[in-house]
Amino acid sequence: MMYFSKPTTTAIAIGALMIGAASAQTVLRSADTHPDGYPTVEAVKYMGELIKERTAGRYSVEVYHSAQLGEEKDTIEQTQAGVLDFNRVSMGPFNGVVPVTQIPSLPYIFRSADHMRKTMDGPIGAEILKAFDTHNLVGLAFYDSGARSFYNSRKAITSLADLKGMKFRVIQSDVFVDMVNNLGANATPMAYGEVYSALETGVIDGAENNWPSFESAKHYEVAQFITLDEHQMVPEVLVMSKSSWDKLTPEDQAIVRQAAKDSVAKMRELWDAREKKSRATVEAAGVKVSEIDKQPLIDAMKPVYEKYLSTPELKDLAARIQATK
Ligand code: GTR
Repeated sequence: MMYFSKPTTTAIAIGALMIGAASAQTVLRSADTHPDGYPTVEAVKYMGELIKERTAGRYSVEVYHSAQLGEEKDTIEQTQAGVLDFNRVSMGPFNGVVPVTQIPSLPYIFRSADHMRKTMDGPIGAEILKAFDTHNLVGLAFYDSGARSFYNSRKAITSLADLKGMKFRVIQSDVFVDMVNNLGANATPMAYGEVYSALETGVIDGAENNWPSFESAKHYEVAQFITLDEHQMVPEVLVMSKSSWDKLTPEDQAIVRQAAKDSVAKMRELWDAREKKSRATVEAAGVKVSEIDKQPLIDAMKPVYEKYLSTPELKDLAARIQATK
């Protein structure tokens, strides 16, 4: 015969304690526009694992990928308002919020991925992260985003003249708008999630992005020509909401900052592999890749530099970036 004893007061107390311990775990929410498996999404998940491990399970991170929480402009506002704890976004949509981010977003400011990495890993990167402080945000780390190039549904572009009059979607940032307009094309700022249908319906002729975005957002299905002009290397940025940050003890803040830093190497490893894989995928699908002489494009960016290097401090920042070896 089965026999159940009446629970003792001690057993009830232990049970309550266990429930208490389980609910003490705080799940921090992070947003990303990219789908699951994309290097930025995986890097933030990795940061979350480190945080969970190093806080003995008191904190964990849930990544809401695929723009589930909205487009980047909206999620930036949510992060500033403390509705969202973390956010991984391009620096582009931050250009209007944290003006110093305009400088690393300038066309052709970085010579190579290596130059970008060295700059963002060093004192210049630290200075730019610090600039987020006065905007209800805490800048934690920069991730890679490769080089952005133009793609379109109309024709192969092999010279600056070919860009004339073409309509390109850009990130909602004045730097991007001025870049495209100074190349003789027409810029249409638009949220990332709207680009596929705008390409499909011909509202725009093209857009610009790196290999993994061109592939994962499926833009290559509706824009079969890509030109390797590599006009920008706009770093991705990982931020935390200031109000979420302020709820952490100084020890936990240090854990979060270190975990974010530690996720950078992981991101780069995933990024390098994904760039190759994405390029192979789109080429296998019939995308035509063109080369272009970059010098006329670089020369056309002179007015853009004049406009954005508007103070001695910004001029100096650009010069320091260019001098980074
Ligand atoms: C990607 C970037 C995204 C998003 C997108 C865009 O390269 O990773 O965060 O900004 O570009 O063009 O909107």
